[in-house]
Order: sequence, then structure tokens, then C-alpha cells
Amino acid sequence: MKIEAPITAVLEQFRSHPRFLITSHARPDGDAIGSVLATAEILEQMGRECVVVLADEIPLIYRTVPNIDRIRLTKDAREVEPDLATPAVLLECDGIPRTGLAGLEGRKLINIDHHASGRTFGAVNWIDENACAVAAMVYKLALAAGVKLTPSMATCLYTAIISDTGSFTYATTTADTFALAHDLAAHGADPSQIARDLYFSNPESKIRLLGTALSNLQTEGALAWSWVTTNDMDRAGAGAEDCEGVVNYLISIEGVESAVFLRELPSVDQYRLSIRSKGKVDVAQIAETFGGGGHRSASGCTLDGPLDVATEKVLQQLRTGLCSPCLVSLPK
Ligand SMILES: [Mn+2]
Repeated sequence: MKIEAPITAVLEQFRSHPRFLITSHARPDGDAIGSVLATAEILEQMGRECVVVLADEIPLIYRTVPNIDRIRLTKDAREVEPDLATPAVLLECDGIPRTGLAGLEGRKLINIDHHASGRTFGAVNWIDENACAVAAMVYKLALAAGVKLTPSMATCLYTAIISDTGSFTYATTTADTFALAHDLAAHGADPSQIARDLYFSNPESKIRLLGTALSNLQTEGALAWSWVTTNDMDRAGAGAEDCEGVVNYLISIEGVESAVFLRELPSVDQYRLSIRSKGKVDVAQIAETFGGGGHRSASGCTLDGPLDVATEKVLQQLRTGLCSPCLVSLPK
């Protein structure tokens, strides 16, 4: 196997330090969670120590991922790793702020990302926009390091890939994605059990909130949007993670090219936006305009309220985007 230069650079770092801190973005998703855990196993098989840190709570659907209890939740990395000489591995972050963690400044940073918004902020940077998940990069790292692909690693990586590809439906899903999934299943990932944990283990609150969100549905030509207020969330007994995936119902409508879901944030006049596109509009660019980030077909950002102002702001961008569809073609 020919090893790409950035992989060699990352492995060089892995070999030259005794201990690492591994983290990913705030509000972690399946890719973030699966990938930090698999990276920890790689490092440990290489004889390194590591501590896995995330800023926010693990969503319920990921609580059965192997070794999930080793993830330390804190807003300050120094609480779990005070020694600033310990390098930090940042998975799918476009900078330190994305982690939601204090205490990373001054450390050597190893940056591994697959987002269009990826930036070279680290001492070592490996950014592959075509990777279907950062987990696909972690998998390559495991092969290049020559470590054993354990059933727990395979399960973590498969969980990450199925969630980041929308169950193998997004544009980044290629023959390579299935080759990767095949290898992970061959090494102990159980596709049906993982699907059951991810898709058939929703809390009732999530489905009740979905009902509210869907009853707020608005459409205008190829645009669809919807929202929930903190009141709606309280009534459903729902938390932030119950809003995950609501936007996918909006983009699932025939003829809709772009969709937005807005969630009111508690105790500030702000809204968290999830934006989706079927390909005509580059929603990573739109999210970046508002200080957010993501992929061409899936992105997120935060906007100031009130609701109608935030909604109009993003719709305006999307209307413009639909009038002049992005010239960059999506990867097949
Ligand atoms: Mn990802």
C-alpha cells in the first residue's frame, strides 16, 4: 500500500510523543465519537497513552458504542490533561474553537479533517474533503500504522461511517465506502445491531418533538424550513439531541433542493440552524457566511433572533444560491 504523505506525517507525530489528548467538535455526532475512540485504540496499540476528551454530552443513541465510557466530558482540557506538552489530536475541527474546549492553546496540534471548511491550523494537517467521514481517514491511519483492526475499532468506525454518510446515501458515498464497510463488517462490526442502536432506539421525546417540527413546516418553491422553540422542547420533554435529524425530513420532500431547521437556544435570543442541500446549493459556504461550517450538502451555524429575522437571513442566502447554483461539481 502506498502511504500518503500527510498520513506519514501524522504517524511520525504519533511515534514521537508518549501521550496524547484526542478530541473532536462540540455537540459530537457519530463520526466524532466513533473516530476519537478508534484513534485512541490506534495510539494505544502503538504503545502510547491517551486521554479522550469531548466538550459536550454523548447523544443517547451512541451510548452503546464500545469504550464510550472512556470519553471524558469537560469544557477545559487541562482538567484531564494539565501538561501542555501533551499534543492534541483534533478530529474534524476547523480550529480550536470548534472543539468547545479551553486548554488546547499552546499544545502541538495534529489536525485531521474531512470538511470543506477544513483549515491548516495545526503543526500537522491532513485534510481530505473527499473522505466520506473522518472515520475513513482514521481507518487509513490504522492500516498505515499496521495496527490490528479490533472488533471494537470496527464497530466505532462503522458507526461513524453509517452516520456521516446518511446510511450510505450522501454524495461522498462511493465504491470505496462499501469496500471500507465490508472490511469493518469482516472485522467484527455488526451492521444490524449498529442500525438498531442508531435508528431504532429513539427516545419518545424525540418523536413527539418531530411532530411539532413537522407541523411548523413551511415551503417556498425549492425551499423548506421549520423550527422549534424552547417552549416546544419543554412540552415534548426534549433536549438538543432530540433535534438531530429533523432537517432530514424537510430535505426529503420531492422538489425541495434546500432545507433549514431552526432550534431556539435556551436563555439567549439565538437559533441553531441545520441546513441541508441536495447538491445545487453549497450550504457549507452559506453556514460559513454566518460563522458556522460543514459540508456542501450538510452544514450548521448559529444566528441571532428573533425567529423571523434569522429565518429570513438564511432563506435569502438560499434563494440566491438557488438562482446561481454552485459551479463546483459534487464528488461522485
Ligand atoms: Mn464527519
